[in-house]
Amino acid sequence: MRFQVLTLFPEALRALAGYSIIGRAIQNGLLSITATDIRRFTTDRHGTADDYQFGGGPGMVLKPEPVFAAVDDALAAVPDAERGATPVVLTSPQGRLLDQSIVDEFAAAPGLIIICGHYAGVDERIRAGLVTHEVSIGDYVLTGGELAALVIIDAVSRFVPGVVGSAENVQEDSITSGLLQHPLYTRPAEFRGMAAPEILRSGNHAEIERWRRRQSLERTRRQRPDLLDAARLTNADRAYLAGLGGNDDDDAA
Ligand code: 6GU
Repeated sequence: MRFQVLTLFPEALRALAGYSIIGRAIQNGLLSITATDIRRFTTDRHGTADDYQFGGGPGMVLKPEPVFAAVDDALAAVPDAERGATPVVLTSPQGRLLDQSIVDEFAAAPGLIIICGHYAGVDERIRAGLVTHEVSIGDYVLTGGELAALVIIDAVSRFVPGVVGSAENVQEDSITSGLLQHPLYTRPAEFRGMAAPEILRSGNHAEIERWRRRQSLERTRRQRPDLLDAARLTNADRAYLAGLGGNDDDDAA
């Protein structure tokens, strides 16, 4: 999977490349992350990538010419057969909220071109003429799109075969499966008066699975009840949730 990031701050993209799971995947040739400075594609001697907005107002707007040139350059590096399937993503607070379904869609692509939005925003012709997907990572404003690009890259990379230990692993992860993760414990069995649940040390795998499932259901109900609507629930899950009482809204079969 090839990630090409177009940004005014290419150094910011190095954050993921050097360590841990993503760093190892790059070393193993499963991923590549290139960060290209949009300023390279400016044509005036000052390297002007942004300008005042027509109509007046605060903040500088990313100019169209260098961004179009940078995307053309990035697309030229994509094999012909893959070009049409390569999303051109703009990071911006106006975008669709990143979620697992967008991550899945991106993970199925041969690569991504990510334009990091910056300053007050980008010239609208960048959206109209280049961008296939506009993505936000949450309802808050960042100073730039670089962290959002890193979030997208990290989340998508986990689904590239070989990046995470086993494919099964990522599919069963919290959120991917539609529920929050159950509590985890490791040694020591007792710490500062807090004991790991006896059941987890019982060796009874059926009982352990049942406990974990119920903990996931309870935690999801408590922390993210909105997720329950879309979660794949069994009849046993629904019965368990109904038995918890509380907010009936989530118990509709
Ligand atoms: Cl993608 N960009 C910026 N600047 N702020 C954000 C964002 C993106 N997502 C949430 N806030």
